[in-house]
Amino acid sequence: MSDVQRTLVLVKPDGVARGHVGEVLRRIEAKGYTLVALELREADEALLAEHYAEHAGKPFVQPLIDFMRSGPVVAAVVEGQRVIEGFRSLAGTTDPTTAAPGTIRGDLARDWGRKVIENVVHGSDSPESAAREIALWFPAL
Ligand code: D4T
Repeated sequence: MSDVQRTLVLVKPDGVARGHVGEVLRRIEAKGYTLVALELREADEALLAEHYAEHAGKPFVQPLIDFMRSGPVVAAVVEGQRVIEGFRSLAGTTDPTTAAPGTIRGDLARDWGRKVIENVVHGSDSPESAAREIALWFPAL
């Protein structure tokens, strides 16, 4: 059964600053997923508060928003069969220290001992999140 999906991928400011944009996009393309939209931008507070609405009230949310505003991010809409699950598998688990080698986070991210987890990428975690996040970052789509 066809289950072609779209997901929102972000290369976070740590990934952009450390020059990992190309490597993240390479892995997405090597897997066979398609880029539908791609933009380098600086996200503002309002967009990020919406993006992280599910974490509202948690102690790490403001430091997380501050981190996400610390430099440009690359936002992408990526398409493919079961891509939501597939990209999260490519990304690896949230904690970069224990993320499996071979994954983006396992290979490219580490714990720097800062206020928030800097883990190079974001990927939508469900079809509902993907629809919400794509509408937020790419309203024209
Ligand atoms: P994203 O949403 O960025 O793809 O990450 P995950 O889906 O893997 O993780 P998440 O939603 O639980 O967390 C979002 C974002 O917040 C940072 N974070 C998370 C943090 O700085 N401290 C924390 O304690 C947690 C749980 C890392 C990712």
